[in-house]
Amino acid sequence: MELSRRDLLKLGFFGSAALMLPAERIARTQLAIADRMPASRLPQPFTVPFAVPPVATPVARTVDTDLYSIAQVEAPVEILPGLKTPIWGYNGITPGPTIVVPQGRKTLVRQLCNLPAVHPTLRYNVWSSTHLHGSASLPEYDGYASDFTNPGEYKDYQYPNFQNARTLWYHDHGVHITAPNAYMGLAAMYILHDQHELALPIPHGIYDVPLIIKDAMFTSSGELIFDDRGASGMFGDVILVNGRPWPAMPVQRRKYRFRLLNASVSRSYLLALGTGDPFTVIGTDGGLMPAPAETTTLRFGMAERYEVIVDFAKYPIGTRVVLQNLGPENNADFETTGVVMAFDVAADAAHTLDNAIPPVINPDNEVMRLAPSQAVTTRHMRFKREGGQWTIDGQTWEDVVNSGFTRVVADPKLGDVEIWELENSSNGWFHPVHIHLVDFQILDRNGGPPLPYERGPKDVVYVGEGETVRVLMRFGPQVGRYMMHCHNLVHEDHDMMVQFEVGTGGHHPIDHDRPKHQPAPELHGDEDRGPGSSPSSGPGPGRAPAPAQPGSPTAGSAKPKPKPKRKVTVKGKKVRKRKAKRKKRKSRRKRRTGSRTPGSRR
Ligand SMILES: [Cu+2]
Repeated sequence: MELSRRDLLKLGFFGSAALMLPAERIARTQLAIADRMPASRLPQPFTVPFAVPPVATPVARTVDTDLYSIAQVEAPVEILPGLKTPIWGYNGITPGPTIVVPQGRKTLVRQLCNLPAVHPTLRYNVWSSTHLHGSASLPEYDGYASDFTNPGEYKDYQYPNFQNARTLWYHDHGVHITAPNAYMGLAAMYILHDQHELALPIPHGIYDVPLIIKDAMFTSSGELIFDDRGASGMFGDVILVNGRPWPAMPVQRRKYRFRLLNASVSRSYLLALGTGDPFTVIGTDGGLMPAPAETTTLRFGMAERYEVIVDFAKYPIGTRVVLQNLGPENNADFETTGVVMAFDVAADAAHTLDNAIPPVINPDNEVMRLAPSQAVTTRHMRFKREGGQWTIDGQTWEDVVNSGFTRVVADPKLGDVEIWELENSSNGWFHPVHIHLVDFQILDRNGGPPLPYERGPKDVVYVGEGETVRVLMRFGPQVGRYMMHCHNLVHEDHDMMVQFEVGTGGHHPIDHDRPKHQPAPELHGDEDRGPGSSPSSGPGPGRAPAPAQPGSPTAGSAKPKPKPKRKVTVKGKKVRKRKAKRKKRKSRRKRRTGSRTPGSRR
């Protein structure tokens, strides 16, 4: 017999953070809000210096793979001047270290879950799952929400990096606690370069700058306040860019390329320059657009990435250009959330190379060349609030869990092209919808053309109030089960997430490669490294792109050359695989129980 949600609720059975808000937790949140840092004690905008997150260094390298080890830990970090805020960060910082990789080199990213067992104020039992957003990873490495890693465990995620250049990000995706986990700081950028992109005369190196934007709220002693307003959204009064409140960045009189990432839990932005001047969008979630798009405002939903070029050449030295947030509807705005950061024009251009915006940037992008006539199916999906739950076509992630992870909303064959119509009939909220695995093309919105800057490869689309958006995509290159969900992480947790299955025979997203208990064995690289494989050779933010070196995997061609296959060697892997198989049944049972009882320890 299958129990309905209502039956389970009656039994007190499921306790996603959504459903079982204990009175104590509400009281604690109210107390924290009463103790919110007054606006008068927040730093004045543009007084904190700008910084970019550090670039991660591989702990080892093999002939075709960079190996990283990242620990998820709680750490005190100075966000507001003079105060320490306990955060959860990849390697103890937020945003975490940026991983930079050239197309064709694989990465193995070990995620050690060393978080506290219980959230300090929300009192939920902690686990994590790491999603590399923008990567066509195998199902078991996609951060499947119910494939979670408990404190004291670790998981080695493998990423193929065969896709075109793009801005990705890795962030937490743990079932039912993604919003508070990510809010605590588990988010970071991941940049994939390719030869085509590096050869374009667009800004590179120190002129190619990540801007990771999120909002937060603090108590008077500097602790983060998480208030999800009755499972509708988490809105902070402080805007952080790369972890700093309303920073000021000195710029030269030339073009800059900014990689915008909205890492907020629930806040969308309408970005504009205080001068009213236009700027140019050259890239979207899935990489460079076929052609640049000029705009004066940018509607920017959670998890979206835009690569934007701003030209400061026309401003005299001493000009301050403010990046404003005009506040899209259905966000909770504060008097402090109307500005994001400032650019202070401080010097003439030190370099004038790569200071152009070509009229054609990326004409051969595969998904942008798809035509609607290639679609074999059109599917309609409705995003709706029902009975206090956020649903997709009346389904939630609990339905997926209750089905033993078999229930799907779509089952395209490998290589099928489909059109999905994403409908949000409500005027009370917007849903940035993320479809894992694929890049898609936005065909239209309410029958009209997409916004000019949305005409590039996307993996998240802003489905605004009363909007129906049609997207076109080809399913692949992997087979298996992948999630689709709203990227308002509060909606996702409560429980606006479903899955689809591409083809047949895909790896099981949970069982195929289980997290393992620490201590983790050392990661080993190859002894016989080829030229160009030193850990510091990759281009990254704050560093001019290194020219491709002879013998390096990406030299001379946009397509990676086939290399002799060599497996990443992890000590004791075979033994652990056998053990993992034996434990499979047991852990699956445990997990199912676990996924119904999170979040409500007290
Ligand atoms: Cu939503």
